[in-house]
Amino acid sequence: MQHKNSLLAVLGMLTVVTAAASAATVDLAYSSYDVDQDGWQVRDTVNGVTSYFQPGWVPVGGVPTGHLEFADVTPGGYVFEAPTQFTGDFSAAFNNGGVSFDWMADMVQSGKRASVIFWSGNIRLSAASNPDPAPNVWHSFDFTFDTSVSWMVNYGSGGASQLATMNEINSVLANVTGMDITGETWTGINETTWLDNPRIYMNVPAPGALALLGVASIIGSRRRRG
Ligand SMILES: [Ca+2]
Repeated sequence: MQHKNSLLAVLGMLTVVTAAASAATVDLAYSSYDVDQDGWQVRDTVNGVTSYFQPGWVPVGGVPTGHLEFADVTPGGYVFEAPTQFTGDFSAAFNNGGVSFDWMADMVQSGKRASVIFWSGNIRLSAASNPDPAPNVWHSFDFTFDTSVSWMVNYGSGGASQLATMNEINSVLANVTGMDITGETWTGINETTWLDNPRIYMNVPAPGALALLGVASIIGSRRRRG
């Protein structure tokens, strides 16, 4: 009887393991903004002149709490600029992960999108929401590092952006020198934008699942010996 119960317990665990295994990710870089701005800055460019500002930190609201807020200050364009934890080699997530963030704007001009931009020197790799995001609601964007997303690459020599190949996506991810997320959503000085939970993640076999399989195997062998 005891043996049968333990077998049922093992089967129950295996069911949990299967459910967990499909959803496991590891964060390679992540800002929750639970306690502060976590090193993020706002970079504003107007007529070729770049200035840095500290975004506001809002302790409540967001997704689910602490987040960034920035109200436009110049007629130029601004972005949220990631700190150095979002730079380096992220090729482990290539074709096996992505970048996600929660984002909101109070005004969105026609054609303005929420984008994430990776820099590798002068090379720019970007993905954008489609269609234009609705104003005044939080959006959760998730762009995987593969060609199911329309990643655009630009080599910075004045040429047009092109649809990126897998090789180009991999090459930028292997040497990320900067990451930006859209701030500006309206021409002029009108809008406010909010950001929460930027994350670069990779998919992995659930470590908890492997541990549970180990436990299940130990229980099974103990019962067999008993
Ligand atoms: Ca948060």
